[in-house]
Amino acid sequence: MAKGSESALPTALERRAPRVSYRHESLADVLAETGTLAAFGFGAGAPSHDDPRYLGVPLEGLDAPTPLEVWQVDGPVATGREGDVRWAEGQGWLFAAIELDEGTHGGPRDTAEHAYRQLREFLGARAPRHVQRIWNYLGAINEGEGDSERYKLFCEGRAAGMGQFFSDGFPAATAIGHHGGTDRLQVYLLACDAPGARVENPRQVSAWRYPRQYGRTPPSFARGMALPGQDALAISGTAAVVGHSSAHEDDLDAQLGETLANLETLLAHAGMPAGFDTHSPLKAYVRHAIDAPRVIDFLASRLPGVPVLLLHGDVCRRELLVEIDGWRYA
Ligand code: 3EB
Repeated sequence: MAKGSESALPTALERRAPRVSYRHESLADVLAETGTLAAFGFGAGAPSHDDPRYLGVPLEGLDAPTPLEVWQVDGPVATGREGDVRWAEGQGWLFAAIELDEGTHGGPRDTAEHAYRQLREFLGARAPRHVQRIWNYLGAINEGEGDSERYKLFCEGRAAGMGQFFSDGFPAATAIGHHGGTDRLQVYLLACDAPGARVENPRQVSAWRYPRQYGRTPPSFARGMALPGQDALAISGTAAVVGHSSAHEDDLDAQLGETLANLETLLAHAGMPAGFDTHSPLKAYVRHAIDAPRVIDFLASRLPGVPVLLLHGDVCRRELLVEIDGWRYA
């Protein structure tokens, strides 16, 4: 091959997507494995550990015993801390997480701005700065009325903290309310040294174009992100939103059906084969714990064999009872 050919450079195709799985093993064992980029425990019973790769998420599992979620890459991982950001990096992939206390940062708007500004400043100096996917977990997400609802204030602060960092387009994301203390904001992300490809859903208005009724600042996320190696689709939080409207108020089964229709349309639009499989894990966030058995039954019949982690969380629109996010490997 000719000298100077780009074949000597790492190409996006070499960036095999991190493997995401749910595992019933000890945190120490999972962290000891080469290639563990991140590990997550859920709920009050989650382990604690000061490894920067570990995050305890304040969402309770509804389908005990609750596993760990584990992200793994194909080689060794370096870790560190910078300000409030903890991170892990390996094979071109980066995990970064921040947890801030609203008590010291002044409410949901300013805390989100602060979190996103710190993440942006941290990422700007690193090779893996192409954010593919972000999760946001905040307390009391539906508290407050109209434009003062905490989720809407979060959206304003998020956009302010992002600045121009995502002027090419937003990453895929999830924003869910937890019950682990109103003041606690967690934001974590997966980034890569190569850009992914954003995917929108033709059944849904793009979130950043939502009309004024949903708040002064529309939500900053893409419906999905095809990772740089084109070997996985990161699927944003998906609910029974059709156009920009919430469908099937107070009807759990109908919302679940609409959510699956949205997920299937997103897969098709991303050029992925239809359906989910046993290696592509999903999370289902359920507003009312009492609905958990019905969600389990519905998903077991419609998505048999698909790993689903059921979590007790509030969707950002009050009328929505359930939201699903996750991964689809090619
Ligand atoms: C929706 O379709 C549901 O604010 O980051 C889904 C995924 C939702 C991400 C976010 C919000 C977010 O609008 C809500």
